Amino acid sequence: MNLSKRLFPYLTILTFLAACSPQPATDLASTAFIPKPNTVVSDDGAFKLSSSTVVYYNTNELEAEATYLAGKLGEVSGMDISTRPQETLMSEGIYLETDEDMESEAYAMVIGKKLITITGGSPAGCFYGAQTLLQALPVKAGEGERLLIPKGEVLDKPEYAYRGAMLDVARHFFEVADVKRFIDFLAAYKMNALHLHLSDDQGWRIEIKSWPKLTETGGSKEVGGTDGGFFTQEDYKDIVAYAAERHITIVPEIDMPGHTNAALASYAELNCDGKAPELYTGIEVGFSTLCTDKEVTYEFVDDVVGEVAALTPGPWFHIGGDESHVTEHDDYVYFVNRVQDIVTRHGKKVIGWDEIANAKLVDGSTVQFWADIENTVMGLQQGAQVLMSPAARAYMDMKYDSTTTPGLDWAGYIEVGHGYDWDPATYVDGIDRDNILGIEAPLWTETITNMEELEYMVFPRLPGYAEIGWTAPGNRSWKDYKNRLAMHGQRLKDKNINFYKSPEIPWKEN
Ligand code: TNX
Repeated sequence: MNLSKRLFPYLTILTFLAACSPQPATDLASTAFIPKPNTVVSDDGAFKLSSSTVVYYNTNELEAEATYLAGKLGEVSGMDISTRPQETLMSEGIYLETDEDMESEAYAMVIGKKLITITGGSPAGCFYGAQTLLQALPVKAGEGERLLIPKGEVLDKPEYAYRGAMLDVARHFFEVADVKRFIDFLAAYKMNALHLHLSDDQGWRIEIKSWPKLTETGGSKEVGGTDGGFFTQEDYKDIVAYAAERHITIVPEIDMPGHTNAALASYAELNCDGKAPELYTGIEVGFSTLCTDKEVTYEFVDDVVGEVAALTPGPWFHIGGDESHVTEHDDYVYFVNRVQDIVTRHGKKVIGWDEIANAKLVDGSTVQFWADIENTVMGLQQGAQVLMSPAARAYMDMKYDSTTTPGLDWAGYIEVGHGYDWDPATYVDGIDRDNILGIEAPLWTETITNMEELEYMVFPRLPGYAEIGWTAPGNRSWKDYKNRLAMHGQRLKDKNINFYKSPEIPWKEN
């Protein structure tokens, strides 16, 4: 008899024992949650997820959250987890409920031996509680692995109202399925805004029915001259709905008056000289402008803003406004003022890159700080709020170090620690906590051509930006964060996410 045959009975018993032994009793407070919750208290023992676990919800407005959580628990466990409406609290299962006395994005989660309750200030709060619960479980259970969730309590709420990322689909186009995957990345870390950069010199990516050549011509190419693409209005609605199910607001950007070569190439009348330029597939910036003293320009803007605003349930419309180097200052100010009125008339609040503060900002507008402190402070003085996206810390298209490909480096290298270790409320003198709407990490895609490259630039920096937005500054530190992030390496692998194995992180994998 050969050795493996002789060992067979023992191996079988060992495998059986391994499958039945409880997981190492990790306690809730030492679970590597990102973003770090406000408070986590541990208790002895654990809740065991099984095929008889039901996700209950106490009002119909939580049905979507219950369905989402049950679906995810199903993916984790390979079991069929059902949902059920249930007004009164159960003694076992997972129970979702809302409490109007809590802040809307806050949640409390109590994990007992038989019952987990997630109480949210709104459905969004319950959704965030569900994300915390999912991080207490593996992405996918191993064969025969018991799914234990350590007992305890979590009390949690976000620091900032706006916690977002931006995706540039103009320089390189990304399909609906890719955008949805990106949305899932944000959702897993409790981010709630996705800014879509829908137009630039190299491409126009959203169907405008009253100006069809924008996409026919302006959407046909991308950086490097490869075929481009665009979202039909149905595609865009699909993205908006997918994001909404995950409590993510889509912020559409039409960049104007610069960064408009794709529009100018599609319609000659938008150019001051009446001549359409060629499509542009390079990566220079600052050479294009809409003709600010032609009335047709404002008819165009009104149609575009009107169509996009009508498809966008969120409160914001981003008008770009950056790097309009070939627009005269006075023309720029005049243009931004008129465009703000158009956006307001279509029922949206204005967001723009920090340059828009040179205009007279309308009430309720937001200035997105990316480079210029003076502009941003000028915006504050006009009563605007600030969205913090300092390029030197928050630009996910910056290389990690000199060896990174793809990526740019004009704002410096952004290693994981450098991206994490700053506080929006103290980053710039004169911009205080009360002025800040939140934080956004942009991904420009001049050098990023596909999902593999996208993931490599986004991970592992994105969870850090999520934590900056969610966790109070007194409750976070790089030293603690990098150890928690280390535990997420395996999670990223299990989700088939291509990430940068930063040497700054003490990665732990199974
Ligand atoms: C600056 S940030 C830009 C973009 C580029 C980016 C590349 C901003 C408002 N404008 O047009 O894509 O740098 O990092």
